[in-house]
Amino acid sequence: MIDLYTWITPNGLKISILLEELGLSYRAHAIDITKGEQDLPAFRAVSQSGKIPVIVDRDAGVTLMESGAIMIHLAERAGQLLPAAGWERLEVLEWLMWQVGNFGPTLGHVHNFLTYNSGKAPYAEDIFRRETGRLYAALEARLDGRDHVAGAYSIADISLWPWVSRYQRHKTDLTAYPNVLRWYRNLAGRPAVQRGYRVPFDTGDVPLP
Ligand SMILES: N[C@@H](CCC(=O)N[C@@H](CS)C(=O)NCC(=O)O)C(=O)O
Repeated sequence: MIDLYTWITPNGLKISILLEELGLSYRAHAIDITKGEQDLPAFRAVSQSGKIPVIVDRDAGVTLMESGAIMIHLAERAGQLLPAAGWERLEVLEWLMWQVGNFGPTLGHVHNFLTYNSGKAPYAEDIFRRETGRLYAALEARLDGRDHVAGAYSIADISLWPWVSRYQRHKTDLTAYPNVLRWYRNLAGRPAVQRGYRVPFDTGDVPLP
């Protein structure tokens, strides 16, 4: 059994979608980060950084934070969605790292500056708006002629998809990125993605442009 500590944010959704895709048994525990539950001692006992997502994989005997590390562990444990070796594996990890190191943090800043605190920090708004365009252009180019970001459907796609699902929040018109839109819609049609999107509770339908 796997305990997943999560919230209705892209970093949390990555893990619930992956668990659904892999068909692994898990229990989801909602950590309401809007109420500061990430700082409660019980959660701090499993998350040194005080951030979701975290898993406690009782069968494997591991407690893990950081979504990228969790995804690699789960994919390896199931022997799916991450090639075992070679360039194919490296390519998936390359795009997983791109999401964890670039795409996710930048969009998180965009949500903070442009959406929740608009007008307070024009310089930051400008920087992050431009960087968002650059990241989307890179993803658009990558998906040209491809169904997935790195070889077959993988944890790299799953790591990116929940962030793109917040396109309204980062004020991005997905129709300006037809390859991203095609990929986004294809993944949205997967039953496991639909199920994972509703963890730890249902926030409504997957947005579709
Ligand atoms: N690098 C981390 C980022 C995790 C993260 O930023 N989690 C956010 C929610 S998406 C969080 O728990 N925020 C609460 C806080 O910062 O206090 C990962 O990929 O898991």
